[in-house]
Amino acid sequence: MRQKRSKLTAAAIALILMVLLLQGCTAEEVPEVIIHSPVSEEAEQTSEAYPPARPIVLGFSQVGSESDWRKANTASIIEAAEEAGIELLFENAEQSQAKQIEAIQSFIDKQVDVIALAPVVHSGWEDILKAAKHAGIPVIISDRSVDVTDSSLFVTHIGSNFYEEGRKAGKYLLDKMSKTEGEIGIVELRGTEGSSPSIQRGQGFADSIKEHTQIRVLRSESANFTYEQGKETMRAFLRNQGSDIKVLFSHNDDMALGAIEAIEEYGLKPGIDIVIISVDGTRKAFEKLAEGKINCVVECNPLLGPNLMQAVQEIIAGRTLPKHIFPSESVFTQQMAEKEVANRKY
Ligand code: GYE
Repeated sequence: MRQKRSKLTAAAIALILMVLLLQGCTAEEVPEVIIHSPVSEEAEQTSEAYPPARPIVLGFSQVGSESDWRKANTASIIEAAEEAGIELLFENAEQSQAKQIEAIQSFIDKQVDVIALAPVVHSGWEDILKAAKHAGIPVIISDRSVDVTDSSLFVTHIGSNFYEEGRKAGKYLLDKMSKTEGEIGIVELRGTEGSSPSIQRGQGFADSIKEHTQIRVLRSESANFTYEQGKETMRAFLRNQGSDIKVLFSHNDDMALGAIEAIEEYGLKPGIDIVIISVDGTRKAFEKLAEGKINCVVECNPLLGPNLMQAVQEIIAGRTLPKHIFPSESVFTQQMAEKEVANRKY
């Protein structure tokens, strides 16, 4: 028993140190913390309240099913909940914040053990998160982030650093175009208006190219992260800007795939006449990367289910978690695509 206690104390000190370390960093500097599944043996053995007598109930409010990334994210969460023996109440909001607020209210009314929210937009969550806090229900933010002044309204955020993704896209562009002379016209397909990946990818990209006067953003519009709107918006870009467009930065793969159709329809070669940089790393985008129709894909990992379930279990076991948990991610170019395409799970 004493040995167990001292193990628990050591683990608690390590966690507190990690949290203190993270608090000393600015948003951009936050180091990567990767939680590995399953929940540590120590947590299972040592907490008095763990494991609970009945299955943990988790209410999860999902954004929608707008993209292949989202479908993979949903599948990962459902599968991980089943594996962990967690009862999942799953609500799909079809990209509506009002529906998400309704879903969270229903989770509060049902007195679930933990609420997880993948917020469609960045702001407007204070009131409903206060209601969850008031009801004593811990909240985990999954995937996209929320803009709240009181950070005690959620326990932890598990998701990517979108600002970094935008910067990686910008860095690839600068390397790729380093020998190009004259003006480089860019169009940008933005994600859902007001969503954190759209805001932050856009910002990271803009910051990384801002000192390069040779680069000019011709058009930047939201296509809501969907294939259809990506195609429509790219058609309109081409109608207006034609062959002035040298580069497309798309905030996700689905929009890039739609844009490829529009570019081919217009009679240009995607990946050659127009350099295409996308974000996510879905199998379909990898196929286009291998075919040479996309030039670079910045990876954003949707397989957050295991980390999410582990965090749920840690919270119920009474342990402290870091404020941000980032999945590991990389950048893929055409040379890497052929080898990698077979390994893509989504
Ligand atoms: O990039 C996009 C999806 O929030 C990171 O949402 C996610 C984004 C992802 O629809 O494909």
